[in-house]
Amino acid sequence: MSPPAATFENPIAVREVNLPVKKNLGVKPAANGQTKTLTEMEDNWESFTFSPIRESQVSRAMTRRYFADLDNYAESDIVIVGAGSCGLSTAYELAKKRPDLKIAIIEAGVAPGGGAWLGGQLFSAMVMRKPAEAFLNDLGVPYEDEGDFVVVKHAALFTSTLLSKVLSFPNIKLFNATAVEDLITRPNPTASDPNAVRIAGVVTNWTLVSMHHDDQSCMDPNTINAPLVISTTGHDGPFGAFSVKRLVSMQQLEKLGGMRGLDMRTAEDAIVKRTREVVKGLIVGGMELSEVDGANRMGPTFGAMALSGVKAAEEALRIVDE
Ligand code: 48N
Repeated sequence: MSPPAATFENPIAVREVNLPVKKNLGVKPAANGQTKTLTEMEDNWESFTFSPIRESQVSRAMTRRYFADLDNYAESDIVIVGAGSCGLSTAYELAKKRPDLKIAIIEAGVAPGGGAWLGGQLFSAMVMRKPAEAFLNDLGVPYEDEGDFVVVKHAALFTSTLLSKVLSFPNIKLFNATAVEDLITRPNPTASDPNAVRIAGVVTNWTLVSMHHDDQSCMDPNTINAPLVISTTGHDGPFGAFSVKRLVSMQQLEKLGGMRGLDMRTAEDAIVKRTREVVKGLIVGGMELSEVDGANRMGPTFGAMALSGVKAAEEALRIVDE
């Protein structure tokens, strides 16, 4: 039976792209082909040698997968913008609960992790106020209990553990060094706003390309269609608060709320409680929210980022299952 014809809103189901694996080009396979153990290598370095390789094989191994992923995730179920602590926590929760969902994470930095990987490592330990230790327990990240809060001995232990778990899920693809430079929209008029839209995906480009729009001719973007986008692009930085700023410029939000001063106790509750679908098809979480409705910042404590991610995932599953 032939597949249903694609329609505007129901594109042909995404095909898994299985590219032919080229045979070795004139490279003899390793003599013994056996995988050695580290112990067998020790004290035997004189005869040590790597298996043979051609440089083109390395390039093909990388580019074949990268472009197959771009093809495969061109239709995603959920796109998460920003691989900081909130975005990664959201991805972890979603992938853990719904292995059937195809999730693309778009991260402008070459290195994911956001503020938890950058500023979060300056004084190296990471603080999370209770009850966020429940997230650390779920991840298996050890911590010291200090009563009302817990301390992970190094912020990198949290972020690297979270990142390794997220990247291990087969239904997640991280496109790093890639910036979301616009949102895909569809008309979604409401009684109160005939110009309302719903978000239907993202427009992306390599970050270095996005940063040179002003000194090069227009550079065509790449697009990813998805019925739900979760934006966690943080409150500052070259691309910070991207989606909410774009909503203002496309008149879907009246104005930005302006992040307030540092007040841990007010900020963390507000960010978690207010994580929500800001416009149809777009959930905002983490510190990007502080730019929507003027929440305070909380400084060097990360419990709200983790639990905002948990809440964003819960909101997403409510919407996906509607
Ligand atoms: O870490 P951030 O900036 O954002 P969150 O919300 O995950 O975590 C915020 C947290 O680090 C804090 O700011 C702490 C709690 N301090 C608060 C305070 O008081 O100062 O991660 C956002 C990520 C970054 O990695 C950006 O590179 C990325 O989003 N990003 C984008 N990626 C793709 N396309 C874009 N347009 C874009 N904009 C930002």
